[in-house]
Amino acid sequence: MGRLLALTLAYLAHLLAAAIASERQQHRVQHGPCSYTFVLPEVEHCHPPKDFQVTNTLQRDSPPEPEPELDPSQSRPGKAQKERSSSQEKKLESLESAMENNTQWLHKLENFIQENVRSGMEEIKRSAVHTQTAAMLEMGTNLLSQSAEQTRKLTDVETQVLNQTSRLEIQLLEYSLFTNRLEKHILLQTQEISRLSEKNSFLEQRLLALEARYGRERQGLQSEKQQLQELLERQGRLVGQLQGELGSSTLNSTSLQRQQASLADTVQQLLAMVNHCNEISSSPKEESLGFRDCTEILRSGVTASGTYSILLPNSTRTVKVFCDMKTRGGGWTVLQRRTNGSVNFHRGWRDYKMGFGEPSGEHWLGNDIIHKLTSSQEYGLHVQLRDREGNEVFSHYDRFYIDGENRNYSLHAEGFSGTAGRTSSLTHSGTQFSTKDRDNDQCTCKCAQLASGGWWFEACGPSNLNGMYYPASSSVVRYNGIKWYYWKGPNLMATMTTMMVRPANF
Ligand SMILES: *[C@@H]1O[C@H](CO)[C@@H](O)[C@H](O)[C@H]1NC(C)=O
Ligand SMILES: *[C@@H]1O[C@H](CO)[C@@H](O)[C@H](O)[C@H]1NC(C)=O
Ligand SMILES: *[C@@H]1O[C@H](CO)[C@@H](O)[C@H](O)[C@H]1NC(C)=O
Ligand SMILES: *[C@@H]1O[C@H](CO)[C@@H](O)[C@H](O)[C@H]1NC(C)=O
Ligand SMILES: *[C@@H]1O[C@H](CO)[C@@H](O)[C@H](O)[C@H]1NC(C)=O
Ligand SMILES: CC(=O)N[C@H]1CO[C@H](CO)[C@@H](O)[C@@H]1O
Repeated sequence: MGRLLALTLAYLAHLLAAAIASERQQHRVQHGPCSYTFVLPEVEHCHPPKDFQVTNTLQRDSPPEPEPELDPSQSRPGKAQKERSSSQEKKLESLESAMENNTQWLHKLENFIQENVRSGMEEIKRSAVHTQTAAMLEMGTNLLSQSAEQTRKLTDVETQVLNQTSRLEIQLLEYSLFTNRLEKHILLQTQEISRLSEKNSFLEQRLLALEARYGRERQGLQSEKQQLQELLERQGRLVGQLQGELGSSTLNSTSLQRQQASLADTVQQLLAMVNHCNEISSSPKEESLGFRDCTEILRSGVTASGTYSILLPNSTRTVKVFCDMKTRGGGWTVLQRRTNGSVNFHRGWRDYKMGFGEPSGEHWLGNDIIHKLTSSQEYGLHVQLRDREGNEVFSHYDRFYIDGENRNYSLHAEGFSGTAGRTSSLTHSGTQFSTKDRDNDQCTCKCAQLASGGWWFEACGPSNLNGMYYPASSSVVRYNGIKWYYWKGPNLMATMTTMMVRPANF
């Protein structure tokens, strides 16, 4: 378009140049940044036709042409009229050439215009195509952008879907992981449970085994206990047997003594018989007097201690007794005497009933004789004791007697006094006599067997003058020896004992 304008301007310039060239005038036309210089042709004697006009609209913008009336230099029509005839032809010629030029110019212009138009058309066409393509392009781009938008949205949606899917997948994965973990956990728990149950069953087995073992052990212990009890019983029996053996062995040892004593007795009896024969031959009168006890013999004038015969009350039987005529005034009828252990005192009921030993030595007068003697009148009892150091003590009872055999020779002794202890060592009144074969004591044991001899044992009592005679040299404590508790305790070791009676009113 610019080109077209330029061309038109060039054409107009040419026209102006053609018009003004005759007057050799120059004009500058300023149009925007461009400036155009037009050299107008100097046409002498030639006046431009009055109807000549430039139809170009741009003519209005060109600097105003000087008014032919006002410009004296352009008062050429006035001159031309004067020279009209001469220059008529010239003018014509110039007009023709101008015409020709113009025609040429027009041709050119036409050509140019045509060319321009063609090119413009082409351009227009091209531009139209261009604009169309642009529009199309725009549309295309619009579409593209829209499609891009859509695609973007789609991709968004896709991504969202993918996101969701992936999230779901992740969740699913997590769930599956969780499930796996749970399964593993459950598996572990199951294993643990099975392990525990195994352990439990093992423990139960062990418990059962232990119970069985304990049961067996308990049974074993019970059987052991039974065995022990049996052993204990056997041992108890054995101890009893041993005790019995001990008793029998002491018996054996005493039996030897007894044999010895009996031998001695027979010797003495023989001697006595010899004496008796001599006595009979010398003094047969004394025998016939029939004294009741040694007091009567003493009162008859006999003052020597020794063996004498007395007549038992209500009886014709004479009994040989030893009379102590020295102790405390004498007249004592001796019931019991121990001097050297020559006579065995561990004897039975019958021996104690009848008496044993010899009145001249160790002897027991006999319970029947003692009963008869002490129950015929009131008698007092004197117990004389001597220890191995030679100390002599006594216990005295103002009243003494014993019952008959029907009451087991029960003891009655009252009115205690003396030096052998501050208390009486005889048991209380009513205590029965016991021997190893007649147990009348108040003890569950058998005192006569434990303490040996025959005595008024209670349980077993503080005295036993008929116990075992142990020699003075022995220092071993014996419990079956001669005993007078309140003098020397359980173990007297007496070297001499005498029990003797005389009437209480002596
Ligand atoms: C899914 O989208 C959320 C937001 O909506 C985003 O925070 C997350 O990172 C996305 N996840 C993935 C795997 O793209
Ligand atoms: C006791 O002596 C008798 C014979 O007198 C004898 O058979 C018995 O075995 C003796 N006992 C003991 C324990 O020595
Ligand atoms: C002895 O006999 C007389 C009667 O004959 C009697 O009264 C008295 O009690 C008897 N004495 C003894 C100790 O038996
Ligand atoms: C015991 O004493 C009496 C006299 O009292 C005597 O005859 C006897 O031989 C004595 N016995 C012993 C073993 O000493
Ligand atoms: C005397 O002793 C015997 C047994 O030793 C007994 O049976 C009897 O009852 C006793 N007598 C009295 C009076 O206690
Ligand atoms: C009359 C006229 O102006 N003729 C001119 C036409 O153009 C040629 C060349 O362009 C000029 O030489 C003539 O003078």
